[in-house]
Amino acid sequence: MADSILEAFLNNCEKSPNKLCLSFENQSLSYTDLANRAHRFGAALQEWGLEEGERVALFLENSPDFLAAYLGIFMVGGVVALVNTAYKQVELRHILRDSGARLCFTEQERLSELERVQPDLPELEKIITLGSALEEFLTNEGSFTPRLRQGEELAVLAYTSGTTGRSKGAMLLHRNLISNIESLRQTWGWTENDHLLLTLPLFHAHGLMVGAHGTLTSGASAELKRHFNATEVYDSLLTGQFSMFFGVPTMYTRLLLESVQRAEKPLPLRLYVSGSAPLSAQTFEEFKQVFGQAILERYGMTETIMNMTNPYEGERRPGTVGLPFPGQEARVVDVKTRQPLLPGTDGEIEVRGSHVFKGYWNLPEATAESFSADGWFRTGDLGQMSEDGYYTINGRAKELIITGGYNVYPREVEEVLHNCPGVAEVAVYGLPDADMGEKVAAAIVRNDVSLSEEIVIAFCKDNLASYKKPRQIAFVEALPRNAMGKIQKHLLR
Ligand code: MCA
Ligand code: AMP
Repeated sequence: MADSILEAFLNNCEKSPNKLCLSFENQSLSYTDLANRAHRFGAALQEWGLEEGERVALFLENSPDFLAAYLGIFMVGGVVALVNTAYKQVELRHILRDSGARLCFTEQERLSELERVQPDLPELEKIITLGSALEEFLTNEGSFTPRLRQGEELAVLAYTSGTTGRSKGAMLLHRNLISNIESLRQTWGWTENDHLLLTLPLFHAHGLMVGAHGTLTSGASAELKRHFNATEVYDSLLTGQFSMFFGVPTMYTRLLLESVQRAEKPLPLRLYVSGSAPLSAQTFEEFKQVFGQAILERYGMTETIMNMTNPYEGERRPGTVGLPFPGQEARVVDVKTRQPLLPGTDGEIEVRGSHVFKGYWNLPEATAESFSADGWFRTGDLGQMSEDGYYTINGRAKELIITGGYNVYPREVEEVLHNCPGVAEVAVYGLPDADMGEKVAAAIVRNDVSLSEEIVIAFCKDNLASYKKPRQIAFVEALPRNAMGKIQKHLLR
């Protein structure tokens, strides 16, 4: 078996060099096309002097070059730091500094945001924008042989926000990536005949480590889209070309809304998958009625990639995230005693297996806190297991808002808003939202009455990704606190 995504991809390239791998806008790339492009990245990075284990940041939206750069970095033993394209100065400064990236690939439209923080990033030697600067970088192709057999080495730093307000770099090894996707491919019956419609962003685990890894390691193909757009996706589904679609729940609710205006209904696909946030039983049922298919819900985390899945064959039970993937373990423990609990009892979900990350980059204490002595990873998700092994997530031990599949940690937004002139006190919390599942809300005590919603939102958007801005703001006289002085967010809700 291949011991990395790169090796599995190159094996498929050898087996079916001319087979379609990716289509994107007006481009079609065979396995050989993508491998050649990745080689050019690898050769150029080697010539530039990237050493094994050094980090390269990808601050890129979806395109074939995202994947060519990703594979090319692996070819020289480099480590990829993933960066959400919505990030603004606060997140960029932190991630680029923390990862110590020497090089960053980005697009022209993101350059000005990067340049705002560049003076604070002494380790960032080079920024390369797609287009002529990239083509110039890729011209020097010397002799070059990709490195393989690197299973135990670090592959990706995937930043995932934390309770501290600063995101943590989850260290994923090549072994984590390949073992998880192998298990997933077998479970979902992914073969070289599959054609995936991939609209999820590649800078997060869902799009990259499920959608792209599954495609590249199965020898299958995908049509990559820059963004999700319900009308366009509906049109694509009507063509009957696709066998699979993966999305976050917001995408499914939007497809259902789209279907109301359409007379024609898509023929069933082999597989619709939902994850990253809870899929409501109502959406599950409505989708089944309209699209003629039961969505397969699965549960993942950046630190562990995919943990659980409803059965491919067998009952897909709405409101549950199914069972652990084969070869991976899960259990529910008491939040205080950390002792395993019986089926039907609520506790915290823990997972163990070769899919679980190595730890948080440069954060030994946070790493130690997130594992039990015998190697179980504490997910921070609360739930229970049924007598027949299905897991249900019914809460979170961590304070987290999931909006449209993106995570927002209230603490990070609160820290930024504390610096907004006119804000005396602030509390950020989640509220239900029909489109996004949850939305960000804030209660603010002002010390300047001229402070308006518009000013707060503009301040947020200047510092943080726009999806983290509050969509609802209440100006209050005081924040409700308990006897210990802790803000009681449930009262604000
Ligand atoms: C965009 N906006 C949002 C969100 N997305 N606001 C709140 N929550 C969101 N998720 C805001 C933008 O900031 C912008 O605000 C305005 O909406 C329009 O932006 P646009 O890009 O046009 O948004 P959209 O088309 O409505 O995007 C919705 C979306 C997108 C398609 C659902 O958020 C998306 O692709 N989500 C997928 C996230 C994902 O892949 N998560 C996986 C994480 P303004 O105009 O004011 O600036 S990995 C993970 O969770 C684990 C491993 C797992 O289990 O998968
Ligand atoms: P991230 O930090 O982006 O990796 O987000 C991982 C978190 O998303 C998990 O810890 C869960 O809280 C949540 N999540 C992922 N998939 C599901 C799902 N199917 N149902 C409920 N929550 C989910």
